[in-house]
Amino acid sequence: MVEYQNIFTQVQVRGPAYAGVPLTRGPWVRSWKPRFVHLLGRIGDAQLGPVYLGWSGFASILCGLIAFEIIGLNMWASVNWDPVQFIRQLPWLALEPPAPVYGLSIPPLAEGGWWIMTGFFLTTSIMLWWLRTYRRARALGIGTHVSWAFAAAIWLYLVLGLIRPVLMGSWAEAVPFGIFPHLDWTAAFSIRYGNLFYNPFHMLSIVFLYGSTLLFAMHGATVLAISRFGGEREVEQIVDRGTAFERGALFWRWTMGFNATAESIHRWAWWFAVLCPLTGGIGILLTGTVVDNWFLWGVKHGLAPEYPHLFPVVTDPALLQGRP
Ligand code: 07D
Ligand code: 07D
Repeated sequence: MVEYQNIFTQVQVRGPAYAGVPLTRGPWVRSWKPRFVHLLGRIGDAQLGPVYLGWSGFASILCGLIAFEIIGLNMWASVNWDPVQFIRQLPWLALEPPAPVYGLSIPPLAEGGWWIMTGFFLTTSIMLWWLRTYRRARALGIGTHVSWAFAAAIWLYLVLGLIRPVLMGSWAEAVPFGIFPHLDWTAAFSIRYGNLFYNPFHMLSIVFLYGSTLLFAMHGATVLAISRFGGEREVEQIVDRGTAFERGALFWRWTMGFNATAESIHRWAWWFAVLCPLTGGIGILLTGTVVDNWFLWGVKHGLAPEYPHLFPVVTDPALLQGRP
């Protein structure tokens, strides 16, 4: 007999077309006639639309498009408007922030002005999208957990591109727009501040990043494993005995003596996901403002070994500041 194994046997979800609970007030309606798409049904719900655009959604997409456009046109200009080179070099092209000489002032467009303008539109777009998640949740009468988790990611984004550069007094501290350039920035940042691995908040952020994948794997696997008993319909099953849900809980209690509940596992997941960028943002905020070199900080606090002095003392050129 072929066993029912949910990892391979996808269920095609298809109910009657449903626009969702009635909207209470406001001029916006849900647009797009609902359609059913088989391929979507393989990875999720087959019903596509209707979607609620709303003013915040509309304004967010508009600002996002403006930001995207400015980045794209600047990148294209950087290869002399050559369409072939634009496509070929796209992953390496960048819109860089202003040079350090400009501090926090506004430079000419071609020397970082476009970067500031993009940052403004991208940030506005992200904030408006946050508002959209908040308002849609309220309109549905549900909690605003998604918005607050999103806010944690926005915190890290703002630290990287706005708060820390302002504290450091220079836009040049911020991240460039570009696929590989932003990776180069990440590597250079770590080196400049003496190896980010010794930053305890980078450690914490990694704990929650890895922890998120672990929790997600445990939770996802457990729900799939009990779906042959209808376990994905977990809510009705919390108090039942002998049900799919209880078997899932028992699996973990038998394996590790403890189990999360249907409710608490989602709280675990939420906190790990949120704490990853939250601690990360703290770590970045401290870098260059409070701690200049994480390796030396680690040496001072017994985290990293002090290397034996085999060679004459070398002074960090960054500390010489104009002296020979
Ligand atoms: C899968 C949800 C879908 C989202 C996607 C990303 C854009 C950018 C714009 C060309 C998980 C959409 C991408 C809109 C296109 C232009 C101008 C989310 C999923 C598919 N990074 N990063 C990526 C961003 C930072 C780092 C990929 C954004 C920090 C490393 C993508 C931000 C540092 C690696 C991307 C941001 C950092 C990446 C895949 C903002 C430290 C990779 C992202 C706004 C945290 C990976 C080539 C993904 C890669 C990667 C986007 C910030 C490090 C282009 C929007 C400054 C080490 N980053 N990143 O799947 O393949 O996320 O890079 O803060 O290895 Mg990054
Ligand atoms: C970027 C939050 C902002 C995103 C938002 C989304 C759009 C797209 C989409 C149209 C991701 C906006 C979306 C605009 C629209 C569509 C589809 C979240 C973001 C608002 N590190 N590292 C982290 C590891 C090293 C460095 C965090 C591992 C080296 C720097 C994470 C390793 C050096 C920074 C992490 C490693 C270095 C980080 C990010 C291993 C490089 C950060 C968490 C194994 C040589 C960031 C405190 C996150 C941070 C960060 C993991 C190594 C540099 C845990 C596993 C030593 C500069 N690193 N790292 O959620 O917070 O990002 O650090 O080596 O800034 Mg690191």
